[in-house]
Amino acid sequence: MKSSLWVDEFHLGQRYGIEGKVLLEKQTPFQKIKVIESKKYGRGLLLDNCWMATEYHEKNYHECLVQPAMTSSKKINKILIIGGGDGGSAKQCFLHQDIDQIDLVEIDEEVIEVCKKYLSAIGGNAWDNPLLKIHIEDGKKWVSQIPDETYDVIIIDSSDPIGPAKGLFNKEFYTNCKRILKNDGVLAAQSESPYSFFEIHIETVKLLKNVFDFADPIYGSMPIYPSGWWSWTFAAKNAKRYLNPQLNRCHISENCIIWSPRWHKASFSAIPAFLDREFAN
Ligand code: SPD
Repeated sequence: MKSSLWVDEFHLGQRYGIEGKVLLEKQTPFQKIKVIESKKYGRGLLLDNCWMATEYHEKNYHECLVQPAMTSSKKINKILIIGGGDGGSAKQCFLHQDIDQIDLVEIDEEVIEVCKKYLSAIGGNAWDNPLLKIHIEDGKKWVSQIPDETYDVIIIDSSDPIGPAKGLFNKEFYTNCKRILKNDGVLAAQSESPYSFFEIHIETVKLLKNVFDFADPIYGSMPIYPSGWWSWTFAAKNAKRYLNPQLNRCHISENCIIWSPRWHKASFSAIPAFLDREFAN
């Protein structure tokens, strides 16, 4: 590969990098977008110099975020994705039948444009699906304006809580999410790394438990993110509905690299002791 260099995310004295070539670098009104091409991991996306996705590993992240919610919510007719401008979460949702509409609310139009052009494999056919409605809007504002009990599934596919995603990690935002989620629906949120973003992770899980009454994290591998160890947290209104995938939706594991009913059930039990202690306090 010609003019190859290392592209790194720097975090807490460590660097997380891929050898590649920069295909695009542009500043939008919200953030800096960078796209790289690598030999080993395909193309990759960074926002404000933080890794968001690589073609090679995107399913590690998107399956773990989307499938526990999509397989356990009572219905999956109406879906809200906050963020998710690379299309990976929408692609995971469309593995299921019965979807009437997905509202994808992304604050930065240019992320979607860049991903469609340079990283089209991540969103795949989702971009052409007429059931996908794209709204260029601040997610915080969107959830404040939607009527009660509108969505079966809400997926918060945000970047880190600095920059444009800052407002997607607080009580007001989660309270509105709870209000617009149906009573038998499920919310999914990316909840950062238990190592590299320890405080944010603990606060996010505790806040979701506090707002929804029922919320629990799962953990998995996301190799290019800081520490390589990531978390996703699920919440529901009346019971821990997210613990149990529905049998009639489990066949989608044929198309997955991580998610399966077995992995799903084990993940909610496999809480490391030091984190279990934090949540007990
Ligand atoms: N530190 C990176 C956290 C980013 C999580 N969201 C990525 C968006 C992928 N759809």
